[in-house]
Amino acid sequence: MRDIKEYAGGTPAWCPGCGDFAILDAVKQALAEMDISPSRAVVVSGIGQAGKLPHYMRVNTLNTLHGRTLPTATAVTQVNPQLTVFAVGGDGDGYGEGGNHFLHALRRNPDMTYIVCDNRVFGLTKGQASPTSDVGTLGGLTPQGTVYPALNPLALAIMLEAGSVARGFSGAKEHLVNLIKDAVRTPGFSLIDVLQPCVSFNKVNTWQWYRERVYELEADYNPTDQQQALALARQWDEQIPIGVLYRSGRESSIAPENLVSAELRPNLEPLLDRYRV
Ligand SMILES: Cc1ncc(C[n+]2csc(CCOP(=O)(O)OP(=O)(O)O)c2C)c(N)n1
Ligand code: SF4
Repeated sequence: MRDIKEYAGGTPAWCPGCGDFAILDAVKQALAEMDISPSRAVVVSGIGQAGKLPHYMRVNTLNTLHGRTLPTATAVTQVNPQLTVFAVGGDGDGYGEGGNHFLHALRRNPDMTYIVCDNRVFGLTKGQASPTSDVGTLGGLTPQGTVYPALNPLALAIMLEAGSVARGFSGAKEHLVNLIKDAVRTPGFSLIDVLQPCVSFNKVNTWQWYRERVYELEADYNPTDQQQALALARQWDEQIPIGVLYRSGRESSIAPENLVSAELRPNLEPLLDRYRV
Protein backbone atom coordinates (compact mmCIF):
# COMPACT_ATOMS: atom_id res chain seq x y z
CA MET A 1 0.00 0.00 0.00
CA ARG A 2 1.41 3.36 -1.05
CA ASP A 3 0.67 6.78 0.37
CA ILE A 4 -2.21 8.35 -1.57
CA LYS A 5 -0.32 11.67 -1.46
CA GLU A 6 2.13 10.23 -4.03
CA TYR A 7 -0.58 10.70 -6.68
CA ALA A 8 -1.65 14.23 -5.69
CA GLY A 9 -1.66 16.82 -8.49
CA GLY A 10 -3.10 20.33 -8.87
CA THR A 11 -6.05 21.75 -6.95
CA PRO A 12 -9.39 20.84 -8.58
CA ALA A 13 -11.39 23.68 -10.09
CA TRP A 14 -14.71 21.84 -9.82
CA CYS A 15 -17.80 23.33 -8.13
CA PRO A 16 -18.05 22.60 -4.40
CA GLY A 17 -20.19 19.46 -4.05
CA CYS A 18 -19.39 18.08 -7.52
CA GLY A 19 -19.38 14.27 -7.76
CA ASP A 20 -16.03 14.33 -9.55
CA PHE A 21 -14.08 14.83 -6.29
CA ALA A 22 -14.90 11.36 -4.99
CA ILE A 23 -14.03 9.77 -8.34
CA LEU A 24 -10.60 11.45 -8.30
CA ASP A 25 -10.03 10.23 -4.74
CA ALA A 26 -11.17 6.73 -5.64
CA VAL A 27 -8.75 6.45 -8.57
CA LYS A 28 -5.85 7.56 -6.36
CA GLN A 29 -6.88 5.26 -3.53
CA ALA A 30 -7.20 2.26 -5.85
CA LEU A 31 -3.71 2.91 -7.25
CA ALA A 32 -2.29 3.25 -3.73
CA GLU A 33 -3.97 0.06 -2.52
CA MET A 34 -2.76 -1.84 -5.59
CA ASP A 35 0.77 -0.54 -5.07
CA ILE A 36 0.96 0.83 -8.62
CA SER A 37 3.65 3.51 -8.80
CA PRO A 38 2.81 6.88 -10.43
CA SER A 39 5.31 6.06 -13.18
CA ARG A 40 3.40 2.86 -14.07
CA ALA A 41 -0.03 4.51 -14.33
CA VAL A 42 -1.40 6.47 -17.30
CA VAL A 43 -4.61 8.48 -17.23
CA VAL A 44 -5.95 9.67 -20.60
CA SER A 45 -8.82 12.14 -20.99
CA GLY A 46 -10.55 14.34 -23.55
CA ILE A 47 -12.34 17.63 -22.78
CA GLY A 48 -14.89 18.49 -20.10
CA GLN A 49 -15.10 18.81 -16.33
CA ALA A 50 -14.35 15.10 -15.95
CA GLY A 51 -11.67 15.48 -18.61
CA LYS A 52 -9.75 17.65 -16.16
CA LEU A 53 -9.32 14.77 -13.73
CA PRO A 54 -5.78 13.85 -14.86
CA HIS A 55 -4.72 17.48 -14.22
CA TYR A 56 -5.24 16.76 -10.56
CA MET A 57 -3.05 13.67 -10.46
CA ARG A 58 0.67 13.08 -10.46
CA VAL A 59 0.93 10.12 -12.85
CA ASN A 60 1.55 9.92 -16.62
CA THR A 61 -1.27 11.90 -18.20
CA LEU A 62 -2.49 12.67 -21.69
CA ASN A 63 -5.17 15.25 -22.45
CA THR A 64 -6.58 14.73 -25.93
CA LEU A 65 -9.36 16.25 -28.05
CA HIS A 66 -13.02 16.07 -27.02
CA GLY A 67 -14.20 12.50 -27.65
CA ARG A 68 -10.79 11.16 -28.64
CA THR A 69 -9.90 9.58 -25.31
CA LEU A 70 -10.35 5.94 -26.23
CA PRO A 71 -8.26 5.68 -29.43
CA THR A 72 -5.44 7.52 -27.66
CA ALA A 73 -5.63 5.28 -24.61
CA THR A 74 -5.84 2.21 -26.88
CA ALA A 75 -2.60 3.26 -28.55
CA VAL A 76 -0.93 3.49 -25.13
CA THR A 77 -1.97 -0.09 -24.32
CA GLN A 78 -0.31 -1.23 -27.55
CA VAL A 79 2.94 0.65 -27.13
CA ASN A 80 3.63 -0.35 -23.54
CA PRO A 81 1.60 -3.25 -22.13
CA GLN A 82 3.45 -2.85 -18.80
CA LEU A 83 1.48 0.32 -18.00
CA THR A 84 -1.84 0.43 -16.15
CA VAL A 85 -4.03 2.43 -18.51
CA PHE A 86 -7.10 4.46 -17.50
CA ALA A 87 -9.34 6.49 -19.76
CA VAL A 88 -11.54 9.05 -17.97
CA GLY A 89 -14.21 11.42 -19.21
CA GLY A 90 -17.78 12.65 -19.13
CA ASP A 91 -20.84 11.05 -20.68
CA GLY A 92 -20.81 13.68 -23.45
CA ASP A 93 -17.16 13.03 -24.21
CA GLY A 94 -17.50 9.25 -24.16
CA TYR A 95 -20.95 8.53 -25.54
CA GLY A 96 -21.54 11.67 -27.66
CA GLU A 97 -18.41 13.14 -29.25
CA GLY A 98 -16.59 9.84 -28.70
CA GLY A 99 -19.52 7.51 -29.36
CA ASN A 100 -17.96 5.95 -32.43
CA HIS A 101 -14.75 5.23 -30.53
CA PHE A 102 -16.74 3.77 -27.65
CA LEU A 103 -18.36 1.21 -29.98
CA HIS A 104 -15.06 0.14 -31.46
CA ALA A 105 -13.26 0.01 -28.13
CA LEU A 106 -15.98 -2.39 -27.00
CA ARG A 107 -15.30 -4.55 -30.05
CA ARG A 108 -11.52 -4.41 -29.78
CA ASN A 109 -11.56 -4.88 -26.02
CA PRO A 110 -8.16 -3.27 -25.26
CA ASP A 111 -6.81 -3.91 -21.77
CA MET A 112 -7.78 -0.70 -19.95
CA THR A 113 -10.19 0.74 -17.41
CA TYR A 114 -12.63 3.33 -18.74
CA ILE A 115 -14.24 5.52 -16.08
CA VAL A 116 -17.17 7.61 -17.29
CA CYS A 117 -18.21 10.37 -14.89
CA ASP A 118 -21.85 10.24 -15.92
CA ASN A 119 -23.67 13.38 -14.75
CA ARG A 120 -26.21 13.00 -17.58
CA VAL A 121 -25.49 16.51 -18.93
CA PHE A 122 -22.69 18.38 -20.65
CA GLY A 123 -21.23 20.02 -17.53
CA LEU A 124 -18.39 22.22 -18.79
CA THR A 125 -20.57 23.87 -21.43
CA LYS A 126 -23.35 24.61 -18.92
CA GLY A 127 -25.78 21.76 -18.80
CA GLN A 128 -26.95 20.92 -22.32
CA ALA A 129 -28.61 17.52 -22.72
CA SER A 130 -26.12 14.68 -23.28
CA PRO A 131 -26.63 11.15 -24.69
CA THR A 132 -27.60 9.85 -21.23
CA SER A 133 -30.12 12.64 -20.49
CA ASP A 134 -33.69 11.43 -20.10
CA VAL A 135 -36.46 12.58 -22.44
CA GLY A 136 -37.70 15.94 -21.16
CA THR A 137 -34.34 17.12 -19.78
CA LEU A 138 -34.35 20.92 -19.79
CA GLY A 139 -31.27 22.85 -20.89
CA GLY A 140 -30.19 25.97 -22.71
CA LEU A 141 -30.56 24.21 -26.07
CA THR A 142 -33.67 22.22 -25.10
CA PRO A 143 -35.98 24.74 -23.38
CA GLN A 144 -38.93 22.39 -23.91
CA GLY A 145 -36.99 19.29 -22.95
CA THR A 146 -34.87 16.91 -25.05
CA VAL A 147 -36.93 14.55 -27.19
CA TYR A 148 -34.36 11.80 -27.75
CA PRO A 149 -34.48 8.62 -25.64
CA ALA A 150 -31.40 8.21 -23.40
CA LEU A 151 -28.61 5.88 -24.48
CA ASN A 152 -27.96 2.95 -22.14
CA PRO A 153 -24.15 2.58 -22.30
CA LEU A 154 -24.10 -0.34 -19.89
CA ALA A 155 -26.53 -2.36 -21.99
CA LEU A 156 -24.49 -1.57 -25.09
CA ALA A 157 -21.27 -2.70 -23.43
CA ILE A 158 -22.92 -5.89 -22.17
CA MET A 159 -24.31 -6.66 -25.64
CA LEU A 160 -20.86 -6.21 -27.19
CA GLU A 161 -19.26 -8.38 -24.49
CA ALA A 162 -16.80 -5.93 -22.99
CA GLY A 163 -14.28 -7.43 -20.54
CA SER A 164 -16.36 -6.14 -17.62
CA VAL A 165 -19.19 -3.66 -17.13
CA ALA A 166 -19.84 -1.93 -13.82
CA ARG A 167 -21.86 0.91 -12.39
CA GLY A 168 -20.55 3.01 -9.52
CA PHE A 169 -21.81 6.00 -7.54
CA SER A 170 -19.75 8.98 -6.36
CA GLY A 171 -21.59 8.77 -3.05
CA ALA A 172 -20.23 5.24 -2.45
CA LYS A 173 -16.50 5.91 -2.62
CA GLU A 174 -15.16 2.75 -0.96
CA HIS A 175 -17.39 0.65 -3.22
CA LEU A 176 -16.03 2.58 -6.21
CA VAL A 177 -12.44 1.94 -5.11
CA ASN A 178 -13.21 -1.79 -5.20
CA LEU A 179 -14.80 -1.49 -8.64
CA ILE A 180 -11.67 0.25 -9.95
CA LYS A 181 -9.35 -2.40 -8.49
CA ASP A 182 -11.52 -5.14 -9.97
CA ALA A 183 -11.52 -3.42 -13.38
CA VAL A 184 -7.73 -3.06 -13.39
CA ARG A 185 -7.35 -6.77 -12.63
CA THR A 186 -9.86 -7.83 -15.30
CA PRO A 187 -8.44 -8.51 -18.78
CA GLY A 188 -9.84 -6.48 -21.66
CA PHE A 189 -11.93 -3.31 -21.67
CA SER A 190 -13.53 -2.57 -18.29
CA LEU A 191 -16.24 0.09 -18.31
CA ILE A 192 -17.21 1.76 -15.03
CA ASP A 193 -20.10 4.17 -15.53
CA VAL A 194 -20.14 6.31 -12.39
CA LEU A 195 -23.31 8.14 -11.34
CA GLN A 196 -21.91 11.62 -10.70
CA PRO A 197 -24.18 14.40 -9.48
CA CYS A 198 -23.57 17.71 -11.24
CA VAL A 199 -24.79 20.11 -8.54
CA SER A 200 -24.81 23.10 -10.89
CA PHE A 201 -26.69 21.84 -13.94
CA ASN A 202 -28.50 18.60 -13.16
CA LYS A 203 -31.30 19.43 -10.74
CA VAL A 204 -33.04 16.06 -11.18
CA ASN A 205 -30.38 13.38 -10.57
CA THR A 206 -29.16 14.91 -7.30
CA TRP A 207 -27.20 13.31 -4.42
CA GLN A 208 -30.48 12.73 -2.62
CA TRP A 209 -32.21 11.32 -5.72
CA TYR A 210 -29.44 8.73 -6.07
CA ARG A 211 -29.25 7.95 -2.35
CA GLU A 212 -32.93 7.04 -2.38
CA ARG A 213 -32.43 4.57 -5.25
CA VAL A 214 -28.90 3.16 -5.38
CA TYR A 215 -28.32 -0.33 -3.93
CA GLU A 216 -25.26 -2.61 -4.01
CA LEU A 217 -25.45 -5.95 -5.82
CA GLU A 218 -25.28 -8.95 -3.47
CA ALA A 219 -21.88 -10.59 -2.98
CA ASP A 220 -23.19 -13.83 -4.56
CA TYR A 221 -24.45 -12.09 -7.74
CA ASN A 222 -23.19 -13.96 -10.85
CA PRO A 223 -21.96 -11.41 -13.44
CA THR A 224 -21.47 -14.00 -16.21
CA ASP A 225 -25.20 -14.24 -16.98
CA GLN A 226 -25.60 -11.80 -19.89
CA GLN A 227 -29.43 -11.67 -19.78
CA GLN A 228 -29.51 -10.96 -16.07
CA ALA A 229 -26.83 -8.29 -16.50
CA LEU A 230 -28.93 -6.63 -19.22
CA ALA A 231 -31.98 -6.62 -16.99
CA LEU A 232 -29.96 -4.94 -14.21
CA ALA A 233 -28.48 -2.41 -16.65
CA ARG A 234 -32.03 -1.36 -17.47
CA GLN A 235 -33.13 -0.91 -13.83
CA TRP A 236 -33.36 2.79 -13.22
CA ASP A 237 -36.32 4.78 -11.90
CA GLU A 238 -37.11 3.09 -8.60
CA GLN A 239 -33.96 1.10 -7.86
CA ILE A 240 -30.48 1.47 -9.37
CA PRO A 241 -27.97 -1.37 -8.88
CA ILE A 242 -24.26 -0.62 -8.47
CA GLY A 243 -21.47 -3.18 -8.76
CA VAL A 244 -19.97 -5.37 -11.48
CA LEU A 245 -23.02 -6.16 -13.60
CA TYR A 246 -21.26 -8.21 -16.26
CA ARG A 247 -18.03 -10.05 -16.95
CA SER A 248 -17.45 -11.63 -20.36
CA GLY A 249 -14.14 -13.37 -19.68
CA ARG A 250 -13.00 -12.13 -23.10
CA GLU A 251 -9.30 -11.27 -23.47
CA SER A 252 -8.22 -8.25 -25.51
CA SER A 253 -8.62 -8.81 -29.26
CA ILE A 254 -5.83 -6.37 -30.08
CA ALA A 255 -2.90 -7.87 -28.26
CA PRO A 256 0.04 -7.31 -30.67
CA GLU A 257 0.35 -11.07 -31.20
CA ASN A 258 -3.24 -11.14 -32.51
CA LEU A 259 -2.70 -8.25 -34.90
CA VAL A 260 0.69 -8.79 -36.44
CA SER A 261 2.17 -12.05 -37.68
CA ALA A 262 5.30 -13.40 -35.97
CA GLU A 263 7.44 -12.69 -39.07
CA LEU A 264 6.48 -9.02 -39.22
CA ARG A 265 6.59 -8.29 -35.50
CA PRO A 266 10.38 -8.01 -35.06
CA ASN A 267 10.47 -5.32 -37.79
CA LEU A 268 8.01 -3.21 -35.83
CA GLU A 269 10.06 -3.16 -32.64
CA PRO A 270 12.41 -0.27 -33.63
CA LEU A 271 9.38 1.80 -34.59
CA LEU A 272 7.53 1.05 -31.36
CA ASP A 273 10.69 1.74 -29.34
CA ARG A 274 10.48 5.38 -30.42
CA TYR A 275 7.17 5.70 -28.56
CA ARG A 276 7.87 3.65 -25.46
CA VAL A 277 7.83 5.46 -22.11
C1 LIG B 1 -15.41 18.53 -30.95
C2 LIG B 1 -15.87 19.42 -29.82
N1 LIG B 1 -17.18 19.64 -29.66
C3 LIG B 1 -17.61 20.42 -28.67
C4 LIG B 1 -16.71 21.00 -27.81
C5 LIG B 1 -17.22 21.88 -26.70
N2 LIG B 1 -17.27 21.20 -25.41
C6 LIG B 1 -16.25 21.29 -24.53
S1 LIG B 1 -16.58 20.49 -23.09
C7 LIG B 1 -18.09 19.99 -23.67
C8 LIG B 1 -19.05 19.19 -22.80
C9 LIG B 1 -18.42 18.18 -21.94
O1 LIG B 1 -19.42 17.39 -21.35
P1 LIG B 1 -19.11 15.96 -20.79
O2 LIG B 1 -18.22 15.22 -21.71
O3 LIG B 1 -20.39 15.30 -20.43
O4 LIG B 1 -18.23 16.25 -19.50
P2 LIG B 1 -18.56 17.07 -18.17
O5 LIG B 1 -18.13 18.47 -18.42
O6 LIG B 1 -20.03 16.94 -17.90
O7 LIG B 1 -17.72 16.37 -17.14
C10 LIG B 1 -18.32 20.45 -24.96
C11 LIG B 1 -19.56 20.20 -25.73
C12 LIG B 1 -15.34 20.75 -27.99
N3 LIG B 1 -14.42 21.23 -27.14
N4 LIG B 1 -14.93 19.96 -29.00
S1 SF4 C 1 -20.54 22.07 -13.58
FE1 SF4 C 1 -21.24 20.12 -12.71
S2 SF4 C 1 -19.75 18.60 -13.42
FE2 SF4 C 1 -18.82 20.64 -13.69
S3 SF4 C 1 -17.64 20.98 -11.81
FE3 SF4 C 1 -19.65 21.89 -11.52
S4 SF4 C 1 -20.85 20.30 -10.51
FE4 SF4 C 1 -19.06 19.30 -11.42
